[in-house]
Amino acid sequence: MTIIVTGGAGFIGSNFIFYQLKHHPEDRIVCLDNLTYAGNLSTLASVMDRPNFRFVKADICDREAVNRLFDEEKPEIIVNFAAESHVDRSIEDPGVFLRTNILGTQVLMDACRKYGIGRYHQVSTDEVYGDLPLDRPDLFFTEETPIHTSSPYSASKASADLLVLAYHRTFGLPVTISRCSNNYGPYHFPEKLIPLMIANCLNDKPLPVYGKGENVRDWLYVEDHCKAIDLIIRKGRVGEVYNIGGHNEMKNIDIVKLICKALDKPESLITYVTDRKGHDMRYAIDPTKIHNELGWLPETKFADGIKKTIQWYLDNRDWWEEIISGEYQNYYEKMYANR
Ligand code: NAD
Ligand code: TDX
Repeated sequence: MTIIVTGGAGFIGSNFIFYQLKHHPEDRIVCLDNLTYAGNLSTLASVMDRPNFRFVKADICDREAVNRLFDEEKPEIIVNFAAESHVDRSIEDPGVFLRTNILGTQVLMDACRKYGIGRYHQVSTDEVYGDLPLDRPDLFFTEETPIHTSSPYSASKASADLLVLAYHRTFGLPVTISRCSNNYGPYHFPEKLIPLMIANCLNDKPLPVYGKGENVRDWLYVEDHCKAIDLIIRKGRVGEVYNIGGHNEMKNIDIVKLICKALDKPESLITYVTDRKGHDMRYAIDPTKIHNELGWLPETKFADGIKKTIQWYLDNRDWWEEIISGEYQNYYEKMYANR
């Protein structure tokens, strides 16, 4: 069968494509991505020549291009990773987040209705649930936790989720949604915490920790997320939401210290900077539903995953150095210079 993967030139989408081609070589994968600052064709270089892989450069908001692709490919499944994904950028400029994350989702689902598909899967995030207090470690996000967003990014993702569920109820579109916690691993764009700290450490640059570094995230190795989505699109129940997370909560400051230690760099590089506006305190996922229904469990322990990830950044300097040498310099200057 043919699966359209949108946003496949980004971090999680590319890892998902590698996962699919490895575990389901009988399927055809078509990647639809308009290569924003976060999309890199070099990431997909190793699969570009595969006969069962096709890359198409197009915007998910471009109705004509999306319809043309559906017409050509007659896909059974759509997995939508395409999004503006960085919270800090959404605080600077929300508009493009609303356009891509909400309207792009609508365009994709309209094409699904027009051409008929077996499944539309929306890759969402735990950020739609807002945050949890630090002094209530007994609380976790379940699929029933009310939507309660903090940033323009999370609001745009939550809006898309509501639209997806509305298309299911109103038009009977066969949808599923997954809400995952923070991912880490290879091809993670260097604007995000873990790759940013690895890159800065390797360049002996200051490590900008927001606020006191007390905020907690629930980290999951990207391949475990890909495996969960694979199970959902093949065995998950239509109309359902599945939370994905590995019960691996860590404070930001502890992650940064761990990276310093692993790279043999001094903690004196750590610089506390002005906090993110509306900064969510703690995310923590309860993954009981996906475990009970689909048998999913995370396989990579954080200690192993972070070691593999750091090694990947050491072995693939060309990939991230090229990214941080271009337009990213202006972004970095704007976000961090006077922070
Ligand atoms: P990313 O920023 O690394 O990649 C996004 C990709 O989407 C890029 O290749 C970009 O070119 C593409 N894209 C953006 N706008 C597009 C458009 N209009 N048309 C076509 N393609 C477009 O993002 P990521 O971290 O890989 O996240 C992927 C998805 O997973 C997002 O939907 C995000 O909300 C969700 N998610 C991410 C995390 C995380 O920790 N990174 C956790 C949970 C959920
Ligand atoms: O320079 C930094 N310093 C810092 O202290 C950066 C970039 C981040 N942080 C903090 C902010 C967060 O508490 O680290 C934490 C993680 O930040 P990000 O990597 O920006 O991730 P987060 O905001 O948690 O969102 C991520 O997880 C959920 C993804 O970017 C989203 O796409 C996903 O939905």
